[in-house]
Amino acid sequence: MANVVVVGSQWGDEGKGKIVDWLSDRANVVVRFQGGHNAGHTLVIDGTSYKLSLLPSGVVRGKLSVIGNGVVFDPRAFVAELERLKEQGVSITPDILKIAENVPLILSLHGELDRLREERASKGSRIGTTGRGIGPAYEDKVGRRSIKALDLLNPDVLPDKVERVLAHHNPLRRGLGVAEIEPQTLLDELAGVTPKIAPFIDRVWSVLDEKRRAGERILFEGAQGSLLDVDHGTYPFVTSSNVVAGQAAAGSGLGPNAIDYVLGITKAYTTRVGEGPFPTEQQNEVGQTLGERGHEFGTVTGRQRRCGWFDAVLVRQSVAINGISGIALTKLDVLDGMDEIAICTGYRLDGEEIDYLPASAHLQSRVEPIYETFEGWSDSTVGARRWADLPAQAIKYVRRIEELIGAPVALLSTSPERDDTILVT
Ligand code: 2SA
Ligand code: MG
Repeated sequence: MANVVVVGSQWGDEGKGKIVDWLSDRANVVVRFQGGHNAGHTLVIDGTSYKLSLLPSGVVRGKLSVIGNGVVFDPRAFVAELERLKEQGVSITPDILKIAENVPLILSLHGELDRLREERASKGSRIGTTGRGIGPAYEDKVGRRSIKALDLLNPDVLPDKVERVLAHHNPLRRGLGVAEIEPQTLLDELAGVTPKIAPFIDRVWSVLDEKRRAGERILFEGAQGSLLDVDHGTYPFVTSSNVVAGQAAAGSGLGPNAIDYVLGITKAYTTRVGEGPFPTEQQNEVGQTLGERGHEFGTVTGRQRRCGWFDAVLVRQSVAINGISGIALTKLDVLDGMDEIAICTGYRLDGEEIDYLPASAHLQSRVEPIYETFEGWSDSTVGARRWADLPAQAIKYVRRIEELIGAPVALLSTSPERDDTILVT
């Protein structure tokens, strides 16, 4: 296997954790390249479930794991996650985990600002963020005032950096009617975590370059989904990072030629957590059944996910913007036993048929899905390990998805257990 980028092809929660775990067995290095502890990846290994949000999934299997510069890094969340894993018997040392020296930090003021804005937003402008400070931390990064991991190691420059970040945030806080922050308070916050982070900080681009030259296999682990991409997603109802496959290079410090294969993780229906347009949403019994059978609750926040039919228009668009080579289709079993299943093949907008999602949120909220319906299947697909174990109708559904999205199904996942995976190509 060559170097693979795993991305979500919908709005996240497609089941990336399991697939990354399956692939990490065959990789030498696992890299996170965007997002932060807003991600929620669940791995089930020998019946034990591990919930990761900031750490690359490879850590559970002792693979070299890398937090790239494209991530926003919350030191306190990091320490808490290390503790949780330790309690589960997984110990993580600096020789298997590297944090990019140039990764921007999420400070407590970022989380506070994120939550305040959400609380005070009107219904139509609320994003439904995870409240983890992701957006404000990325704002500071592009605003050129982030405190970066390497600054923790340099007590001479830290006071200047703190001053710079507070020069932006204190006026903002004043405007919001919350107390300003004293430089010393922020310095203390950082001093408290530095000893725990320092041993992991490294020149990640160089570590990865070395690994690549040595022919080691690198797995890039995306978080969220393509429709949450800050450029290509359902803006402004998106996360604040680029989540598409191209970001794997920029967010880790490797060139695009380091990427050999893009695997799009795709759920057999659609879910979304948070606000924003969702053309195939089923606010009815169908949506409820999908949610219950698919256990559709946020890993990080426990929020209930909105559910709907498979939207081939959206996934076809994801295939294009990510350069998806093949997909891993997940949670097909959730559809077991349904009498009828629908796939959205196009939209109607102002009486016209279109085959893409318009870029404006205003139009996105007005498109009406055009459905193709399928007879369901009554047999269970849970735990199928061969193509031949699947009911004929299920195969028909999968084949139609391939046709509509313009990409082959490379893997089919039939339960959360990693061995219940059918390798198709
Ligand atoms: P943020 O916090 O600024 O990134 O939120 C902006 C939007 O991005 C969505 N978002 C997500 N959607 C699905 N899954 C995510 N990760 C967790 C999970 C979420 C959870 O895997 O379950 O536990 O709730 C994730 N992270 C961000 C978010 O809902 C906003 O729409
Ligand atoms: Mg998730």
